[in-house]
Amino acid sequence: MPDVAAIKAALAAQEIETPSWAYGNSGTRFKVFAQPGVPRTVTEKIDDAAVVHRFTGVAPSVALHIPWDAVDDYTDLAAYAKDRGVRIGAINTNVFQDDDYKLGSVTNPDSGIRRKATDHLLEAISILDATGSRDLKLWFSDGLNYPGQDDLRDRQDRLAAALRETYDRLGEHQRILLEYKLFEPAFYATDVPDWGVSYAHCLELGSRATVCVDTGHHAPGTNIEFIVAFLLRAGRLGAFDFNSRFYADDDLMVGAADPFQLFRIMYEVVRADALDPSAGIAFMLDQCHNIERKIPAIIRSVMNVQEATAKALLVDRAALSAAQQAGDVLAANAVFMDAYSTDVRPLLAEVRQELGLDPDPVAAYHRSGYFERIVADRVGGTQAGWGA
Ligand code: RM4
Ligand code: MN
Repeated sequence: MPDVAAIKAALAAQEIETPSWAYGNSGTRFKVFAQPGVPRTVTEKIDDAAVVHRFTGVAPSVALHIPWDAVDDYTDLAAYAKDRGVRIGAINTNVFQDDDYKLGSVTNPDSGIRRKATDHLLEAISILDATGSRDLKLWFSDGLNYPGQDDLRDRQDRLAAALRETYDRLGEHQRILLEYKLFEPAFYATDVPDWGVSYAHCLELGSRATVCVDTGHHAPGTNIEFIVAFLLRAGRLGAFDFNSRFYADDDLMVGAADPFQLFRIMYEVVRADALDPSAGIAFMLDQCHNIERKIPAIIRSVMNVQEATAKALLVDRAALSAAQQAGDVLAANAVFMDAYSTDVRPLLAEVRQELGLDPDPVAAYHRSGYFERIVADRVGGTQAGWGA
């Protein structure tokens, strides 16, 4: 029998971080469709993140992207977030949107450009110092479009040097989250293409360098839960960037394309006792809402992670282990599927009610009038967008 009280406590303690950029306008390279009420400033993004937390109760932090969210005073910004009932989470660096980075950032053949890129990473650590954030998230778009374009091996040396300098600047309680991505914008070779490359660099750096698994950044058919299990065992899983993909880096709502995969991932987290925030895994969303309304989509995404988590917590681990030991393939699989097939929505509704929240966060948000208010208030100025 599942220990319902323990499962509810685990769900109530869960923390899911939302990304500032998901609140802004976004689109594809074909078209960005502007929406009414979209934030113009980072403080308005934080306001929206606070609303997501208010209705879900489990989204107490918001990730920033620099320079999109650059301000003069980060201590003030952290205080602003605190006033709104949230905190600043991971600081995402951006060394992919400057003309200088055409041939790469930290792996660029030009040492001056490598210096500029590394300086940006170091500057981001000062932001961590000011906001009190723990995590510096590094994603490098660096790579090649054509065979022979640059030296694959030299680029690894350059990457290692920049990571070393960055790592050595970290404060005692700070970490590097090194993200990877198979392809795009580089189409022939990416300098950090997969978890193995990220993991190898993290091992070289030291214990405060960990891998960030973005669920959208793999080849089709990749067994992501295997990667998660491996990294958790090695103590090198630092974070998730959750989203859904059907084809490539689609950045759709987490749990929309493949809720079963999300359940399998969350099971490995539960299996490793790594769900509680004290375990140090950051559960972040990294999504864009191109055609749907942003705040309810983010609320829905948080709920999708909660549902996968609740199902993972429902796996009868004693029965599973017994079936595995007995070599009973079908019984073991049935334990998994029983948990996955459970409708956990009533359980989560109870968890929310016990937290003093509305059992239906999306409906409560729609009733709140917040959307109508931001549409009326946020007039003029320049709406935030992916890259602005
Ligand atoms: C990248 C990567 C990073 C995110 C940017 C916006 O593809 O996933 O995590 O910061 O997009
Ligand atoms: Mn990502």
